[in-house]
Amino acid sequence: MFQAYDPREGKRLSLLNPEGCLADCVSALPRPSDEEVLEAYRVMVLARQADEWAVNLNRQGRMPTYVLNEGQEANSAGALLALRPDDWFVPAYRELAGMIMRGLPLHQIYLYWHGNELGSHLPRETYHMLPISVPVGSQPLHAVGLAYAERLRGSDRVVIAFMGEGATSEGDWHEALNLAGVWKSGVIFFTQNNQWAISLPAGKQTASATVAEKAFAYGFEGVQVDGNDLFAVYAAVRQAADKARAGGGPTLIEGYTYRLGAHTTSDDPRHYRVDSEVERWRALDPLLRLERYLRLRGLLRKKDVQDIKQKCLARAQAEFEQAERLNDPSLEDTFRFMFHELPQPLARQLERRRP
Ligand SMILES: Cc1ncc(C[n+]2csc(CCOP(=O)(O)OP(=O)(O)O)c2C)c(N)n1
Repeated sequence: MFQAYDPREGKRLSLLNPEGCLADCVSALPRPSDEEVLEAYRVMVLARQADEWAVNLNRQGRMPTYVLNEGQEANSAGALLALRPDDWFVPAYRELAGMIMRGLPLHQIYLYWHGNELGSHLPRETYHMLPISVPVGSQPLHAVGLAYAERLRGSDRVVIAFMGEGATSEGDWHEALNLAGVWKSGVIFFTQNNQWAISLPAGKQTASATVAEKAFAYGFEGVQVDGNDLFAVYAAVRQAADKARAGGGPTLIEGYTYRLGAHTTSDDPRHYRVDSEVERWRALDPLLRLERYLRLRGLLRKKDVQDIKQKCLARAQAEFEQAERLNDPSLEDTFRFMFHELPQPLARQLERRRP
């Protein structure tokens, strides 16, 4: 499939159109079952409701700075749907739908954004997931390390690492791709190209026409998919995972998408982008597209849509209250999770700070 969608020839994989109809070529590609599509839809609705509720909480002064996901949900939801539950998931910070798909409780995610260290405490055998990574571009290297470790263990687990297109300007990102290419690591690099790195447009981030084509310089395949299309994301990730499991090495997938909301609750995008651009992308909303598909197939009724939305909002509200009820983290928590054995200088700092 990757040969047929070479980004250097200006090709992008797109299967579900904005009206909710699937392209004929879908039959030749990996495709989720009806139950899986419904599951992905519910996950994406929950992510959307939880996202909107988090912004609301921020405005009420109950949630510190929060990163918005609106419009990008199909990328991580489709990707995680296409993987095994024990494949490693290495997120950046805009993968809420993927985290829910992986089974992470919403209150745990809210805990992270609420500033509690326990939000990053993810038992390995339960989630096979690294914590949210805010230092831009740092986590792809961790992903290559994980794939290296899995190979040493003789396992066929693959690793997916997410990052934005802004992260592709970081040196670490290039080191990670280079190493993965040389080692033929079982890593899928998934760039959510939402076209803006805060206020910097993608056109000023790189002179390449696509992010995906950069893969070829590192000796492996890259593909650009419509990131607002669950089916395209699923097909590409599934094929990349099958390839990696068979020892075929890494793949770079660029999910071409758009951030409908602000970068974070501390940002006001009206200062750097025009409303008409946002409105154009609002019509391509991945959730709306999936809803149309499910309605056309008779898998979802109009009244179900409202029902699911309301239940998801109630769940988001309850899960936040659960997170809010927890005590604030202790001073020790700040030191507890980074090192197996605390280095001497940090141990001394902790001692000095103890009341
Ligand atoms: C190493 C580093 N430099 C700068 C920042 C500040 N910062 C946070 S998000 C961001 C933009 C990242 O853009 P992109 O990678 O496209 O991801 P997006 O936020 O659009 O999802 C920047 C510069 C940071 N968190 N880490």
